[in-house]
Amino acid sequence: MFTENETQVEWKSVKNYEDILYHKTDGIAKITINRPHKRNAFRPKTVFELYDAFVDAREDSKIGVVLLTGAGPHTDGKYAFCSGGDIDVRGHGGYVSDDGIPRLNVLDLQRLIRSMPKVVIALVAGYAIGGGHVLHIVCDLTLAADNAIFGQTGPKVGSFDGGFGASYLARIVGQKKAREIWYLCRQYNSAEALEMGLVNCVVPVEELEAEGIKWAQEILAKSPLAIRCLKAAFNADCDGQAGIQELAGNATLLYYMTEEGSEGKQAFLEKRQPDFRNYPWLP
Ligand code: S0N
Repeated sequence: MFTENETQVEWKSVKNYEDILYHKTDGIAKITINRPHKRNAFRPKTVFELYDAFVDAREDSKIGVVLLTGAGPHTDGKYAFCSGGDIDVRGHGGYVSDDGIPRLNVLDLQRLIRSMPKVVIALVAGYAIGGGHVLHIVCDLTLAADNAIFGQTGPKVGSFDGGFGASYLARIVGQKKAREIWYLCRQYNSAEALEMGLVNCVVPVEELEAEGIKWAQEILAKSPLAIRCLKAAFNADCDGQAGIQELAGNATLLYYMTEEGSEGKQAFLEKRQPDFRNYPWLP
């Protein structure tokens, strides 16, 4: 979210997009929503670009942590992480793209952020509002600047997110607080967000990116497979069959890495019966 000289690492721009910026450095990808004139509201194109960058980060085995943030401050001095769907292009049935088709494609992005086996950290300076608030909710961790403001607006502007935006929010802050956030559409400052467990820490705005890099580097020193399985385990608790699929996929991946798993494959390729007798039925 800040210029490259203000960070302690050397960011390399990866690809040119219209609505976002995409950078990488050792082990870390940084994805920045770049529409500060609209408090970083997303239109369908923004979401397609975010999805594309997140897929790239997921597929890059050198990347372990993704920082998601918003460009700013805007020329009026205000910061925003994201103010949700771009209301100017909201049509009948969703947010309308250049092709004239209304879409709710942010739901695909929410699922990708949640299910990708990398740690996604939201760096929130300024407003995280509406669908922008849900975006930080679905990230693994949220680091807030001292100027961060959180809230939902759905019942005020004629929308709502009954998925992760409601149920997962309630898992984080509790049922009563989640209902308050949605029913009253109030705004909460960073201290209140910390108090209700909505964010992991609060730092001065000028230190936000450096703090994100620090957290990312601490995570990168840990075991990738352990973190991968933990993320899937946390998700499995609330994601039903999809969560179990994710967790079980990791069990399959680990099994492929064993000699016992390879024996089945080798036997097939060598056109012989598999011999599993050397592998114990552990208690
Ligand atoms: C963020 C707020 C509180 C900032 O207030 P502030 O600082 O007073 O600035 P403003 O003067 O209001 O804004 C500055 C300029 O930015 C434009 N702008 C701000 N937000 C948006 C926006 N969301 N869309 C379009 N433009 C925006 C202002 O118009 C202004 O422009 P100028 O300078 O030209 O006048 C305040 O701005 C605010 O409250 N914003 C609106 C927040 C909001 O209600 N967002 C939409 C909520 N709904 C969603 O996000 C959709 C949910 C969703 O995506 C979804 C969920 C579940 C299932 C499917 C979907 C789906 O639809 O895909």
